[in-house]
Amino acid sequence: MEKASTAFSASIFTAIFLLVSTLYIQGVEGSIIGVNYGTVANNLPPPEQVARFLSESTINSSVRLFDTNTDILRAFAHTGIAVTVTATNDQIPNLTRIEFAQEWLKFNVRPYIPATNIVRIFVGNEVISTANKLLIASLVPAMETLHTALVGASLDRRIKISTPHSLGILSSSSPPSTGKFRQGYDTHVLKPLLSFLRDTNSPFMINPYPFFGSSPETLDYALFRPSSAGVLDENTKLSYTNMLDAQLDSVFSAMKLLGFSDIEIVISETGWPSLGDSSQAGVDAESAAQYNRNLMQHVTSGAGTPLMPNRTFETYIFALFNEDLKPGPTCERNFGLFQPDMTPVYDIGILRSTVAAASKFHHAAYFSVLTIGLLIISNHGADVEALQKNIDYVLWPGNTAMEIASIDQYIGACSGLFAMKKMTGSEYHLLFVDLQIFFPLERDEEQELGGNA
Ligand SMILES: *[C@@H]1O[C@H](CO)[C@@H](O)[C@H](O)[C@H]1NC(C)=O
Ligand SMILES: *[C@@H]1O[C@H](CO)[C@@H](O)[C@H](O)[C@H]1NC(C)=O
Ligand SMILES: CC(=O)N[C@H]1CO[C@H](CO)[C@@H](O)[C@@H]1O
Repeated sequence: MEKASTAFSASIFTAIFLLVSTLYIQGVEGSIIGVNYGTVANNLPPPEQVARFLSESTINSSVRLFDTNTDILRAFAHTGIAVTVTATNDQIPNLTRIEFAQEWLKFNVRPYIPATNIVRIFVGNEVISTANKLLIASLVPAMETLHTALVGASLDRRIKISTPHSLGILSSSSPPSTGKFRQGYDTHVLKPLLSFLRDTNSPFMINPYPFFGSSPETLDYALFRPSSAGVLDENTKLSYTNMLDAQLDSVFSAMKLLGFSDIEIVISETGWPSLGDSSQAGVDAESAAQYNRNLMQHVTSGAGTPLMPNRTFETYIFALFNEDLKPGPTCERNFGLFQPDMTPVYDIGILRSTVAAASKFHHAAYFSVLTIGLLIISNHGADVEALQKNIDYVLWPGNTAMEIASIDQYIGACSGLFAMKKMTGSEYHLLFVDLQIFFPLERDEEQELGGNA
């Protein structure tokens, strides 16, 4: 089957391929788009269905949970999906005691690993914003104690500890070069926190939401629209084309001021609602789609930000589902990429076509797919052999050098007309870009596929 190629098509695909791959290669390494799996709702599908949906559709290889829900952790077993769990804010004071931390691990993590790929523990969420003195004072000690418990269980290499922050930790953020942590918290909490992250090789997690920082006047800037005039930082003479970059750089400036510019920044939450109260500007499915689409493109592009050039950012979109029980204004319940029945709330381009392709593969082998362009593998060091095994059919044309020696080579390996029996997104991410044409197979091809799918 692999050999049934034609020189004609091979050259076309090679040509298109070069084009696409130069656009994407730079951002491939180390960039991951994940999703926040919030569950403040009474109508969500069972966790097994969600885990299957995510792993089969290759939407995401990483999820972040807001607790340590047993059913969800079980459901993600054997999916390979990287899971971040959260020790809730109320547990933080207790986690400063080693016995409690050990018990916490014993009940909330150890039963699920290694079947479930737990890679991170968040100690609380936006703790500094709670203004609760006990929680804030306990935060870093709790992280340190939990880390000690991880070391005791020989899990510290597998599982990293961090904690997400809102941008409320900044007292100054505009222009970005003046970014500063709030006084008091800077030396008493953030400095020891950043030291801990440095010592344990764990990233600093932030939840930037251009949505909440935007007004009708700055909507284009917040949505990464080219029509935005941009903003000049007079101090650095650097010009900002989008609000997310400005937010990231203000955090970076604040870290730098404390001497921690070397710590990696991860975006643990960001998103845009698809529905809001009528008074809100730019709250609709179109804007949400545009934000998330542009966001994914931007953070994986390798462009970085003006103060952090040539970087990618691991980014977790908020959120997987619309959550109907969330309090507050309408928009709070409408950040989801998917409705509870798992239909997309809106079209976010590459995400949707990935889903479309995956579900076609899943449901039947009656179609094959012409995919031009294609593919990002965002997990450096992915298991190429396993990846190759997942590609079951290469019907046509050439350029199907399925002997894959390296990730880079693989980028050229898979254009053309092909069908996959199964695409699992566990250790690697396939991303189909551009044109996909579905059409029925010839009878004999159909049988052949049907027999193997
Ligand atoms: C903290 O520990 C105390 C004593 O062990 C326990 O009674 C309490 O329920 C714990 N709190 C939380 C939130 O786990
Ligand atoms: C970023 O990449 C560009 C293009 O490859 C290069 O010219 C530039 O020097 C890089 N900047 C830094 C700070 O590495
Ligand atoms: C797919 C994934 O595994 N994590 C991903 C989340 O979704 C985007 C779009 O499909 C991918 O690029 C990421 O790799």
